[in-house]
Amino acid sequence: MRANGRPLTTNSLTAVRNLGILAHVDAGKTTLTERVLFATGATHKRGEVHAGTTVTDYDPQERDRGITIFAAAVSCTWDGHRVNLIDTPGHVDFSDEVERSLRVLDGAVAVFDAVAGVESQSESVWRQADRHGVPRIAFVNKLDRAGADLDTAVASIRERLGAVPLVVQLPIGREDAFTGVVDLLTMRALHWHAGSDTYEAGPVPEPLREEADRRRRLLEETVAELHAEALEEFCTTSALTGRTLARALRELTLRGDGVVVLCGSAYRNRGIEPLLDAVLAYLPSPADMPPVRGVADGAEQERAPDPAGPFTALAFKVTATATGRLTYLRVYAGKLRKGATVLDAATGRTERVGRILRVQADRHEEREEAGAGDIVAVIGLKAARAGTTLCAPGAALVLEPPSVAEPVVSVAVEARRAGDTGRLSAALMRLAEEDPSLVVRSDAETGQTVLSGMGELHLEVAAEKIRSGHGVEVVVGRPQVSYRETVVRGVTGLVYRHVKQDGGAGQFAHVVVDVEPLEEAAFEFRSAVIGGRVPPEYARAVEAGCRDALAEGPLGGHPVTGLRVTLTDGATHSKDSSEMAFRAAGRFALREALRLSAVELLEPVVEVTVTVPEDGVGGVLGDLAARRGRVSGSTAGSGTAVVTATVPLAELFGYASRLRGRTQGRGTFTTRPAGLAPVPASVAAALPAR
Ligand SMILES: Nc1nc2c(ncn2[C@@H]2O[C@H](COP(=O)(O)OP(=O)(O)OP(=O)(O)O)[C@@H](O)[C@H]2O)c(=O)[nH]1
Ligand SMILES: [Mg+2]
Repeated sequence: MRANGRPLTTNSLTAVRNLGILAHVDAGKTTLTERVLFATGATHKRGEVHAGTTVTDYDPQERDRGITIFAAAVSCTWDGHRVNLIDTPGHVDFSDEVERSLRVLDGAVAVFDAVAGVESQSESVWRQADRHGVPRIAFVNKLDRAGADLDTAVASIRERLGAVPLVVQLPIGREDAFTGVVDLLTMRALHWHAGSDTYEAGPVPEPLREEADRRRRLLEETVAELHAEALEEFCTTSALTGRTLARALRELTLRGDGVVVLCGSAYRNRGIEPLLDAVLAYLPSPADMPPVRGVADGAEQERAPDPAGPFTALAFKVTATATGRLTYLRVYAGKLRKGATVLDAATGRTERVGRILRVQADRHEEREEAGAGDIVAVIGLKAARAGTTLCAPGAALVLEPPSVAEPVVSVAVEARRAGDTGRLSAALMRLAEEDPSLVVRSDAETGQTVLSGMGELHLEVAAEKIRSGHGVEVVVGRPQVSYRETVVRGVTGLVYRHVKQDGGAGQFAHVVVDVEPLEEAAFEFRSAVIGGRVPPEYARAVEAGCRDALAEGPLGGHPVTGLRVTLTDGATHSKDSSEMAFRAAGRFALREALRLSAVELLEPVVEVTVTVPEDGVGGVLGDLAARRGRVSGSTAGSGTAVVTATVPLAELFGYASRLRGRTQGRGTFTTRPAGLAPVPASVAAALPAR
């Protein structure tokens, strides 16, 4: 029974699902995406990650490394619905790709490994999805693996994610003998036969009857506890019908009050069709989404997902391909026609859209138009970047761009041949354009070009792209972490007079500021000047000047964070005061204040989870201690130990090969950012200034 291929029944918004596949590295997102494309008839052969033949891991580096690096959007149809799907990377260095994807998605499938349960990066992306309010369902994958257990994985969803799991399936068979599931809503058994692409539905096998009944009952009780209408029915009839259950599950998913859990094995092609059915049944369509909010003419405005409204879209990804420069758009309202002129809502400039494409697995389908709720790629735009809002001319509304994480690691890059310097700059510009989490700057002191990003792997991939994609041989320096400086004790009443009288118009600005530490890594500015002694436009100029001064701290010229500046007093001159003078005063005042404050150096730290055979745990602990690591937990069982520790990122360079060497290749580790921490004085003293 293969329910694919049914043509789209309607063009309405309710027949669309925009969803992302999210998880920890290696949970099986790309394999699952591949199986979805196959099950829906978008592809006719099943690709494998290990063979480098999947649709979404199309980049040569993804194929070589066997991991996803770039989020890839593909489109397919299922049961009369259009499903736009974004396969995201699980490695922490590429979490910015996940962030940008989440910004444009309506729902997500979170994938978990049935042996490992909830892993650290799954937890991180789960919180990211929480922040974006993206409803999700869970797919416990790899049920065919030795040691796989749905119940333990579900328990970890409850414990580590604090979510209420609503398990709608019971696996049939374990590990190698996992062949199907009982659908607890219809109480039918679904069997996937080896070598066949389809499944068969039948009655629940007798030995599983009692267990299936028990789990159905549990599902009904959990749903009744969370859902008022379901509770009413449950109180009256002591049971819930499949229909009530389905309706309640959908509402609970949309409200984020519970998480529907399904299971299967992507690799073995088991459990894919019910997952697709669940995507249609429980995840929201664009019509379920609230209107998007943005700013027009200085005021906040809303725009509903109305196909007849003014065209409004957010560009969330730009990539260079053989077909041309592809700009991926999420359309929120209106229609975009091929050849149309669109407005960059922030800059007011217009551009022309050449072609509109829907990425159908390995081929592109040309389209005449795209409408509200759609995700498409367009060719022809030159200036649009990830985060640009595009609108119909005359209907500007600037949507909030996806947030970009602060880079934590930098390397100096240089062209091997002096003659390639120009091409290197061009290549770096292109890379930074495609990936906003890559930052290129030129070091004022050394004159070197410095590339910063989210981690060692991120920068390694970028350097490789310069080599292979742009044909420029580069020499890459040693990675350095990005330090910050913060205020631990501030100053009050610092007076700064900026006075210049060297012919022509003079400059006059007089400011008095307080500087105090802030708990979080942020900068706050406020004006407490009374009686209009410093008018608001000059106070804003002082703030801009302070922001200029934050770029270089007094300790080593690192960016400064974690402080509040209060403008407490000041004076103006009727002729010589200007915003420029107040900006300069702000800059010099804060620079002076920081020199007089107690300032501390901060470094990025990460939480590391190391998995090793039990006999190797002693060596790992010793090594982590030598890297200034603080162990926060360790568990052991069935021959494997898992150690978690907080370690300064600067100490982790080269850890991958060290761990492999120590454990004969059996040790693995993952990291996730854990913020900034003070650098011990002895370590700080040995650091060269930036
Ligand atoms: N046994 C088993 N292996 C699986 C299953 N699904 C995926 N794998 C394997 O797990 C490995 C990782 O799968 P991917 O699909 O690349 O995982 P991913 O989540 O896309 O990984 P990243 O994109 O790098 O985060 C591959 O070797 C897959 O063949 C499954 O259901 N069972
Ligand atoms: Mg992948």
